[in-house]
Amino acid sequence: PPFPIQYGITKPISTAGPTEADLKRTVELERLLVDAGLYESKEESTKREEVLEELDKIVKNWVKQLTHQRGYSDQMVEEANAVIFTFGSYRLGVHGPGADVDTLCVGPSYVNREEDFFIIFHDILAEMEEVSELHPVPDAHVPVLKFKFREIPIDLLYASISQLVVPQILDALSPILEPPFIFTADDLDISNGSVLYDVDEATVRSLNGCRGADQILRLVPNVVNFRTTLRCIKFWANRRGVYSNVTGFLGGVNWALLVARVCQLYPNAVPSMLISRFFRVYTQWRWPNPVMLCAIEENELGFPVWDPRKNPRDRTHHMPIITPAYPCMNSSYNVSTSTLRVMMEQFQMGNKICEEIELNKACWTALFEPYRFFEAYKNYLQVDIVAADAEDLRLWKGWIESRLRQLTLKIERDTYGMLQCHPYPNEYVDPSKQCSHCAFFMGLQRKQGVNIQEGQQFDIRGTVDEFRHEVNMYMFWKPGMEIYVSHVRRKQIPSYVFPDGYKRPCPSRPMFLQHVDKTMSEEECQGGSSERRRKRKVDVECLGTIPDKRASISPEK
Ligand code: 3AT
Ligand code: MN
Ligand code: MN
Repeated sequence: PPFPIQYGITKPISTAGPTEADLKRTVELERLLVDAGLYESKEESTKREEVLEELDKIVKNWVKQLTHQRGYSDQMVEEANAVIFTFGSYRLGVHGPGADVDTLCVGPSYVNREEDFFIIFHDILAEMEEVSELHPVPDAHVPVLKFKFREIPIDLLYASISQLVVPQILDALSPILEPPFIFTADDLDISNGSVLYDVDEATVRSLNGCRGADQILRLVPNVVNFRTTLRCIKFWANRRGVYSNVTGFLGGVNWALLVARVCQLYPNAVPSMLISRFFRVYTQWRWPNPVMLCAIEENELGFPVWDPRKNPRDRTHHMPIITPAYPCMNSSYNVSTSTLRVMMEQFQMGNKICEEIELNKACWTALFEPYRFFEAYKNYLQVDIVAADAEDLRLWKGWIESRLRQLTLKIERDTYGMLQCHPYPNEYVDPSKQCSHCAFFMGLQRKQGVNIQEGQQFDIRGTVDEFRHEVNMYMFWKPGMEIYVSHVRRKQIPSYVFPDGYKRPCPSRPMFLQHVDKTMSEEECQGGSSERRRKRKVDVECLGTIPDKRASISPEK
């Protein structure tokens, strides 16, 4: 086989190459990706490259200016330098139209993040007319400056290395001058562990996105096949409602690592094969066994690495997916038993469809069928978020979204896992309240296969109250920021969640019900028998009620 060397920490499962049918199915898959609009236009990709070059000039000027102002010699000013690297989906070469460009600016030792980057550089950007929606997030786990440059969304991190001068060699070969898929000498440099000498942990984390992306590209047997497969899996995950880090599902980097591992296990496979092997491998994976692309390295620098034998915390991770660059960490610590369960169900469905595709009993479109979340459950929690204006809403929503995982965890904890909760990553806007409202939904169901006494109720009022209490501790709370949590039945789901032209299974009811009519059963809607109606009623009661629906909650400060 063309790949005698071993990629990854085990032998491949199969070194088989494609059959005629596999190649044909790959062509179909590629066509589907194009038709789905997953590739950006030539204009957009040119624009991204231009934007990156402009950014590169701006950071260089900024560092030169600072060097001058700090009184360094003319020669130092002359040599003063900063470099922009890319990482994330852009660097991997799998970004879609409208995706952000994740970038890292590497500067010299005397240019710091706290003031030089988050204040001085921030102010330079703030003055530029190309820049909009500038949002500094200096206190994040990975501090980031978010903005749009000529409408292209940019995430910019900053790392200062322990050298006085950022080497020109890095610069001359900076990956932004090349399309993101070309390996250049500077990749090797930033991948070299020596950049981690004498830097703090925030810097290590900032550097690690780039280092990780380079490693992924290096550790897969065929980058082109990896990319096509990853694009498919990301598209699939989006369609199936499991693409979201913050909700406790997986984000771009997690999907990249899962796909990369499958590429290693089938080094000669083409994308159609890799997709079906992806579902086969991960339906059978025995979580929490970690997925990793290389052995976990430990060295004398002593940064903490993921190690469940040493760190009790790492033992609590349900779906470890380990980043490949030192110091390795688990990229999916947000996954809970609930979200893992949902993803496993989706993997199983994907696997079934792929088996049918291989038997020519189904086609690719079946795999990318959108998940019908609002038909999957009888009961939902609706979380309405309200604020005075668009900017307040953005902040308030971001905060609540980051807390929703806690609500899921609490519900399952307080019902001893008997009531299962499925958070949905999409947000919905009531068109009559644009700019001041958005809503999230969670599906609720009893744990299946367990005998629960008839009539048993799950009272989650206390759980919801506790959640609201925590949410209302928001440090930047302002008047007008409100949250409403309510229990809605499937028939009461507001019509704005459905796409235009979507036919509901049952006539819709008014959007904001003051009182949930709990005796109204589905059968009454659909005209079923009274015997079945009685049974349904019990089901509904299992959920208990949540009081003061739609009542305004003032923050407890
Ligand atoms: P999109 O196409 O933007 O959705 P992406 O892969 O670019 O996919 P993000 O923009 O969310 O993903 O993240 C950019 C990088 O930030 C990817 C990775 O290097 C780093 N990163 C994000 N989330 C995590 C995580 N949970 N663990 C480790 N690194 C992460
Ligand atoms: Mn990104
Ligand atoms: Mn990003």
